[in-house]
Amino acid sequence: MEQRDRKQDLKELAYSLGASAIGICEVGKLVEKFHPEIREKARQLPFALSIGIALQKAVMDTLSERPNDMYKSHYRATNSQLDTISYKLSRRISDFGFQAMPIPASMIVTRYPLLAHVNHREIAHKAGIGWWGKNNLLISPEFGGRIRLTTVLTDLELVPDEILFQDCGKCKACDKACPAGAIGGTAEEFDLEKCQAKVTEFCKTNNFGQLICGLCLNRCPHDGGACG
Ligand code: B12
Repeated sequence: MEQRDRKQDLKELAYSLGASAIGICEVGKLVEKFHPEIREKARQLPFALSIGIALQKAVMDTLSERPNDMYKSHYRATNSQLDTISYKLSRRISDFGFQAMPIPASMIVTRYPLLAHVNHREIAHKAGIGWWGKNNLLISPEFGGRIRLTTVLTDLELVPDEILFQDCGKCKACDKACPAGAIGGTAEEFDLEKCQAKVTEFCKTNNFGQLICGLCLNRCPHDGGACG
């Protein structure tokens, strides 16, 4: 099977399993930021597939001042579906005779600082799925920040997709929605500590038990919200 056909085959498989977006990139220097647990092996896997699933708007519309059980359940189901998609794409790649490493959708490997194996947002950006938003998230033109991500690393050579050169411009919609006041005028000004403190507070309140918030996710005009 030709390289072009394999790319098409993998994209069709991902969409058939519920993906809302998929893109390809060469990992390049990002490998230096990967977690030491996988970094040396990842040097042999220079290509990445970035997969996104859009959270249901109807679920996100139930949020007002804090995350709720509906969102917690949908968040967990979406992570599980992302892990299923990366698992099945990896099987297809090994059927082609190449190596594949499916990265967990939402696993914190080290606590201080909070790090995962791979930063899915940076891979998704390089794979053309979206841009770096003021809320420090990957913003997709179709779903705004309401998209969850995962990554598959591979040595199967695939034609990369184009990076999206877009940004949030003057929009302040998510800034007004943030309960922590963590969002500034640019992505670089995002205050991660304030966000992390608020997410931790929500997690501890009434034993909610999940490090999530979601309030900035459904105010994005790239998702049908109003540009503030
Ligand atoms: C640890 C973690 C957390 C921690 C720490 C937050 C953080 N930003 O690191 C806590 C628990 C606080 C948290 C909170 C949330 N999280 Co979280 N989290 C992760 C996790 C597991 C690792 C993130 C990581 O590598 N951080 C490392 C630090 C260094 O990164 P950073 O400081 O944010 O970013 C630096 C660079 O990456 C760069 N940068 C930041 N963002 C972007 C985006 C682009 C496009 C680019 C190019 C660069 C760039 O600038 C920063 C300074 O150098 C990822 C899953 C994954 N494996 O990627 C999910 C992930 C980032 N979380 C996600 C979400 C949605 C959330 C919450 C909204 C909670 C919720 N689910 O409701 C909040 C929002 C946090 C925020 N706005 O940053 C999604 C984001 C999806 C998207 N559309 O971008 C991810 C990708 C999970 C997933 N599978 O989709 N999270």
